[in-house]
Amino acid sequence: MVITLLDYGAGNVRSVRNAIRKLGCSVRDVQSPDDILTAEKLIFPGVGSFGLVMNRLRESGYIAPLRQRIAENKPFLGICVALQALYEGSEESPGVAGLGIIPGQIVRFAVKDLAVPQIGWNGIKLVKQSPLLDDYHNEKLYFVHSYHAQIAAETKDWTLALTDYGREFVSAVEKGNVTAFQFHPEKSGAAGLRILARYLETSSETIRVSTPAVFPPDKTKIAKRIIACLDVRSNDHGDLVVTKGDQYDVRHEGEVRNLGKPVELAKRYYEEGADEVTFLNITGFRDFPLADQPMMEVLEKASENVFVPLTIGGGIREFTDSANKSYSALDVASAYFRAGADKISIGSDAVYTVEEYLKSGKKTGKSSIEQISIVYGAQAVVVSVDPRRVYVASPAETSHAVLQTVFPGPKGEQYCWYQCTVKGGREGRDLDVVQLVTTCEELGAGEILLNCIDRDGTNSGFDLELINMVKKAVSIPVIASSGAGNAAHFIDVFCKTGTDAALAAGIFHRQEVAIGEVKEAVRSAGIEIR
Ligand code: 1PR
Repeated sequence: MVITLLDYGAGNVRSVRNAIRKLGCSVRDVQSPDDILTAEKLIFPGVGSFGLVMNRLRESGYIAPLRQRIAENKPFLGICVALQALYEGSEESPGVAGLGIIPGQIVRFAVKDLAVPQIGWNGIKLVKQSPLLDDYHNEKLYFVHSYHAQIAAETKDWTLALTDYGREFVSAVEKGNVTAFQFHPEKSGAAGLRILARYLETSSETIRVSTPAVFPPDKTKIAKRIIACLDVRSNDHGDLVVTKGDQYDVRHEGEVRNLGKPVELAKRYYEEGADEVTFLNITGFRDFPLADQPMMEVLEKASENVFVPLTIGGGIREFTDSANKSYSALDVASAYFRAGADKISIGSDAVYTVEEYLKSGKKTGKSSIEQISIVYGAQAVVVSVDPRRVYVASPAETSHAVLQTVFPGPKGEQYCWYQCTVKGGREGRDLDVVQLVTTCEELGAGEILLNCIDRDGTNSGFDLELINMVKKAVSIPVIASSGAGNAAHFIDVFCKTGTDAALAAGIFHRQEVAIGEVKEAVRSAGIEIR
């Protein structure tokens, strides 16, 4: 079976390609408007903001053939923003018309005490039968969006499934052979691959009568995420290895610690049940990701077998190479997305950007955060924070955001603030984490990866005081990172802070605790987990 893929070059559709191939089909790209009409089966992954998607469709002359294909009830599967594009418009891009197939506007989540964008694993409640969801048994599926379709009487005949996130929203639509999902089946592990398989094998003639809609008794709930992180760099022999710092020092007896191969470890963690996998190119601040191809290759190879979200960080900033050719942070991020990343993570450059902004008080629109967020959406932009505790005897000693800590400093100091660093903790800056994360959210970042140099690699547990301080400061999701030593530390961080996800590295690389064990322990503690 040849599946036609509508890739308008705006982001990571490599994972959709890989999922189709994994399911035994081959992929042909739409090359002309006519291909949209003649395709036996069309998949349209919507990546990027609503406005970007619609503008690319318009520029390519794809709008009329898409409308005609849908009117002729030819097999069509839309993913994420492609579901939203079926509507008349979206608050995300005022004035930009959608395909107008389904009446109504897409709106932004307006939910109290829930992080926006919704990033993570939630359920769906079927409201009617669908051959594509024949095999769906209430598993959690991966959502990553700030906008959603609304429930409305006039669009009842389109509504296939609903999801709860602060309020109920339409998470899947279907009419005849035309289906679209707000979630990403290609990033929803085995459950998602089964849904895709149904689309690939269900021919338009045999619309199977599926099992009656199973309405779970209560609301769907978003799960807490367990993320495996791979710090990657070349060792002194030039091999790209997964390493691990102890308070960011990755050398042991002079050698860069070598804990395994990036692609193999990522596949193992996916199979063990990791909800996301993060690669951090930890020397990206000095070499240039587009020059040293290995990281691109790692992403391309990993995304062939990892069907949960991949985040890549390290070296995302503007750069001028030895031939005096300059690249923007957007160029670097776009290369990472094309290689298979779903989210990019910015570290040092976010600190420099915030320092500039706090000095000038003006948004330039040119920072790495703004550029990438405008094109790919906030949900694709993670800011990785590398903070270090600075102890003070009293709050009066500093203008930075301090907290009273239960872990007194070396001279018994009762207070501390968290200093931001750049270059992998090598350089401290006169900036605290609250200034960094609040400004990054304002500039368009969609998630915070909150590391902690003091806890990194110590197996002593997460810095709960730091996480609570940051969680109170922003409304975007926060990933707690650094220090995990056992399953109880994950229960701790989910019960004692509002963190949306918890990340670990060392305990997984050293096989001290398996991801499955952590998830079982968290589930037994009554915490929602996939
Ligand atoms: O500054 O944009 O080039 O990004 C560099 C990226 O690399 C940042 O995300 C930064 O956090 C990371 N990084 C740089 N140097 C190091 C280092 O270790 N020398 N990794 C480094 C920092 C943080 C986590 C770590 C957790 C969990 N590592 O990735 O895995 O702390 O560890 P644990 O569970 O073993 O305690 P840019």
